[in-house]
Amino acid sequence: MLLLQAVLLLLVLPSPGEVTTTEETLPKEGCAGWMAGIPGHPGHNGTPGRDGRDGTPGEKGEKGDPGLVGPKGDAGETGVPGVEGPRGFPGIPGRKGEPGESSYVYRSAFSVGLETRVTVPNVPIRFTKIFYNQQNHYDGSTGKFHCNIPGLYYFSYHITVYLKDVKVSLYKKDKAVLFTYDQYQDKNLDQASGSVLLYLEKGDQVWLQVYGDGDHNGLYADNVNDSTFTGFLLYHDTN
Ligand SMILES: *[C@@H]1O[C@H](CO)[C@@H](O)[C@H](O)[C@H]1NC(C)=O
Ligand SMILES: [Ca+2]
Repeated sequence: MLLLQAVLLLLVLPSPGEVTTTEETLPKEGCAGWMAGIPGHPGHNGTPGRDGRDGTPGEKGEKGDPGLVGPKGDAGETGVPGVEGPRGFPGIPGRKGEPGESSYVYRSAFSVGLETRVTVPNVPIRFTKIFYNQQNHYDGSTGKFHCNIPGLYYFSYHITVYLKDVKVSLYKKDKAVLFTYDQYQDKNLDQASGSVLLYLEKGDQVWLQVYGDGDHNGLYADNVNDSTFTGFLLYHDTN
């Protein structure tokens, strides 16, 4: 295509032979009828022509190689939550907790017994065989239980009776509130017992004592026959 344009351009431009036409016109009249002279030298080459017009766009080239991998894009938006999964297996049990404070604060219990038979009447019976007296609310030197925690208490006693009748009372604040009477039978070993629930205020005292005017102190105990006195806080006063 370019080649074709170049050829066309040459045809348009004046040829080297035509340059001499100016010389021929000069002596046109005076030299009429003259013999033709020696042909002149060819003229100089003209200046290069102007650049041709831009060619038409070439055919589309082949697809190039894939470019390098670009940088990682930004994180996408959070998706919608999935459906709830199935329930898991039960976990292993946790460690045992520390004991609560209330269990220590509201504890009161005792269980005591006779070591020898009672000989002294009209005074609190002293049980000196201690089965349990952790809080020391029972006083072995007097035979009295001292209420430290207001609330409802349970008391019970199981008395072995030997040689004499037994009349025994449970006292609360210098007043007999529970009475138990057992008549002794010759050559037998009897039992007398009683139990009661009592509401106690702090400072109240509870004990067992032989009551009545007669000689009814047949309470007995030896290594294999006990007489016991027990009491404990059922539940404390929540007021
Ligand atoms: C106490 O009980 C035992 C039987 O367990 C008996 O051998 C003993 O004689 C009892 N004591 C009295 C004073 O009866
Ligand atoms: Ca009896």
